[in-house]
Amino acid sequence: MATRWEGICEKVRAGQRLDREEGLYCFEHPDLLELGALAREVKRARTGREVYFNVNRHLNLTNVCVSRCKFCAFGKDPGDAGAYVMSVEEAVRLAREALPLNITELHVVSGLHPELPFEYYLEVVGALRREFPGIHIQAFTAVEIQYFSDISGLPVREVLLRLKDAGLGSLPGGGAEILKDELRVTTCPRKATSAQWLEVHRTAHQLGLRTNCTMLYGHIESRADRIDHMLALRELQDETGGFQAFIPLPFHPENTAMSHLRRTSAVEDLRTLAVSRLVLDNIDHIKAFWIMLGIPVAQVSLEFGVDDLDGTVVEERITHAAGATTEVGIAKEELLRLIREAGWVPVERDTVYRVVQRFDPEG
Ligand code: V47
Repeated sequence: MATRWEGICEKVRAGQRLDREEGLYCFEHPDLLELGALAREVKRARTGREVYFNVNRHLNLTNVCVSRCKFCAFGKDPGDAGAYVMSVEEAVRLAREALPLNITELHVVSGLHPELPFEYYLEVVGALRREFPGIHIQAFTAVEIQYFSDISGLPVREVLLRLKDAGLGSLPGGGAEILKDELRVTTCPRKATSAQWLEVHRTAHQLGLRTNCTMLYGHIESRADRIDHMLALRELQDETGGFQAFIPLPFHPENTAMSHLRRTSAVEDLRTLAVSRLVLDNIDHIKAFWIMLGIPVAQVSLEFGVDDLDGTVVEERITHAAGATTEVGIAKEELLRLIREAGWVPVERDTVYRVVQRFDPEG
């Protein structure tokens, strides 16, 4: 009789979907390399020897935040030392400074500021669009979109339409954390609920905006919670097809209200990435955010089902507030080297996965 693992391998190779119990078993499977090899097989069948990366710049407009999530070291109260808000001009200036790097994307994520009106965000997007018409603006997590709706009184759909009109190209996947309200009550009680997070993405997809999705793991959630989180995303993806990439984010405890917790191990990170490749059969890309995983694990993750390395970033503040020891940005040449050294073919993509340049595997 086939073992549990053999049954899972057969299903995956036949293109059949894994159910909740099988997903959970993958987390428990004792042989990490077998798990990785199966996820890698799936990656190879989808994107061959190619590994994507993008050249982007992150912008965090403000760290002042009414939400003050327990896992976050970035948010500040108004008036705190280090609290900041960028003017529209400053955001444009920082974006302009990154132009020599040939960025194709601006990735804009910020705190939920108690006083800035929705118009400020429209102005920022509008100014970035006018100044840099060729650069894709990926901005505002579903949590921010829900907040803009709350502060403006406009329905989510209208908020998205106005931002799209101003130049918004897509939504990043942040703010999902773990889509289980029993946990959110403890970790992030003052922001969008699971249903609201999903509904913002549903609405964005209906309006033709592609989005990403994330999962913040390694805090108070169980592995079953991680699987349920993936299943919630898989269900919405069946309905809309609008998610482009899934990005698992390991929790960094330093300077947070959960600083007593330990950082996840490399094994747990690789396992989580591999399981997500196996369970999320309808999401095209599994992305390693090297800033949070660390460069060594991000590089090895290419053997565990990951097909995308994000990105040049230039200046990262959220994870670094929580003790990340990685660089705040990385050169394109270094991304190329990491991908090639691991035996893959680097492909620069834009935000919506159009090929910008396919590179020689040898360099
Ligand atoms: O939403 C906050 C997480 C996210 C911590 O869409 C933390 O392509 C770890 O979503 N330890 C923001 N994580 C980053 C994000 C992202 C990054 C890269 C690419 C994309 C994409 C999205 O960071 C937040 C939250 O889930 N976060 N604090 C922390 N201490």
